[in-house]
Amino acid sequence: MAQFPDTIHFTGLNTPIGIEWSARNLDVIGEIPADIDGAFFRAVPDPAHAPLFGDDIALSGDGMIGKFTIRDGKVDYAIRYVETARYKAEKAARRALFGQYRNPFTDTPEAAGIDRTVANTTPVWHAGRLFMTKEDGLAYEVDPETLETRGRWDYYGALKSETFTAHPRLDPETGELFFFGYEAGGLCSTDVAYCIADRDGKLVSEQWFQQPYCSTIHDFAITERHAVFPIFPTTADLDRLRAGGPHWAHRQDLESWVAIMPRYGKVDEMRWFKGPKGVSAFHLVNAFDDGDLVHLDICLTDTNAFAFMREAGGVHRAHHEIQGGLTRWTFDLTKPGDTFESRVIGPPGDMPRLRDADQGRPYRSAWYLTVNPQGGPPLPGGPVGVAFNMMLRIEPGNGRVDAMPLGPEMAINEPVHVPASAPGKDGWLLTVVDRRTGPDSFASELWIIDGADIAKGPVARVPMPVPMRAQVHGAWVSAEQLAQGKPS
Ligand code: V55
Ligand code: FE
Repeated sequence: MAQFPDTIHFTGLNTPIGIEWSARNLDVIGEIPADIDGAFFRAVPDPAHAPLFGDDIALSGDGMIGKFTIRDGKVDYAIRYVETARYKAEKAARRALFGQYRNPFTDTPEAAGIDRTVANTTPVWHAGRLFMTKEDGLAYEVDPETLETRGRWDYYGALKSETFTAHPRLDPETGELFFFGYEAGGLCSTDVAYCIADRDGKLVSEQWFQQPYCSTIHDFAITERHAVFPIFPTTADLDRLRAGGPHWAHRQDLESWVAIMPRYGKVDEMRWFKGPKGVSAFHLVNAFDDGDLVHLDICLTDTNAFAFMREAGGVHRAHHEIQGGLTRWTFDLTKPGDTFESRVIGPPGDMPRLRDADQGRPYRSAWYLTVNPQGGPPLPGGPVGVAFNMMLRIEPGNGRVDAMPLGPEMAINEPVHVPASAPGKDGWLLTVVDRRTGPDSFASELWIIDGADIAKGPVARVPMPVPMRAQVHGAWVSAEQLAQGKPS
């Protein structure tokens, strides 16, 4: 295997694995609940080649798609690379051709004109198709059975945006997929495309609007009546890119913004609300309407969580110095002006998971990850360089917080949620947990956790025969949905 650099992005939990493998009938410790019948797809960035320059960040890793198939208490696993145009070009060359994260000016001449995305962030299931997404390019469709890559997805040529978010939102009642792309019209443009695909997967709406500056719009939210776009001041600059610099720099001095519009309305109906300076968030838990109020629940921090984005903006703070909290921003649409209310509704953390049925609706509970404040230093690893080691369950209506803290030397990835067949039940969470077994060795397990009682720990565990690199996001697709999968 190629020599990877000896940096935090390529060692420990971030050690490249690069193995496409599959195994059937993995050992199960405990009993898999009968509700769990389907597939847990995982997006795992894993660089196939040593970086062109001395170092690179985890976000550049080639997308791999992992799949746990769980049926009748049996568990199989398979993982393959997403065969993006970039992966195929580098595979043929047997070396990296692309340079730094989201900077095409640092690529080799052989990379010119080839789609740069690595499709490494979120598996998305919609209208019988499975996609691997990354916000810097279009999605790639993947065969849900074989994990073979079918190709770049542009809605049969209908989508004009050059990008597709890794965080589309699916309305649980209408089956529509609401999504957007930023830098829609090209590198560092302020163009944002806001789109809707109907329940059959047909693109039915694409409208473009301008954001106040070119920011990384990582996530957005829908309610039953609105679309909500948060803009946080981590900005891109074409001259910086041309000079070989980083795509993103966090700006502590710039205001944040939230744009709200009727979700089936026109972009010129958008209202802009001005938020605090310098704050940042990657993920939103949910948003919902409450009469003429819109509530937006955000995994908010007082600066950008990624060191490379902070440092490019001259913000020099250690990860443990970042403050934050699960924060509810409430917008009163009957009032003129650009202000809103803000209050903290939960501990700091990220990688939130909601029941699919609660998307855009008032919700009773949700889950997310955090660093155990009593747990000693967390393991280095994962996209931000610090692994989470505690799961939280919150009930935002009454302030209740439950926790599943992990032991030292352990790390937890974002869970997926599997609904319970019995009404009123919380359902189940599936997540991969890693444990350090030696100075530079790790073992991974799939854990199945009762969503209503996370404190009691897993009800079943599946030890994995191969270490697993840190996952970004995942998706649960039921056996019933898989059976409706469309051929290419
Ligand atoms: C994120 C992840 C990305 C990315 C930009 O979690 C932001 C945030 C895995 O890739 O390119
Ligand atoms: Fe994300």
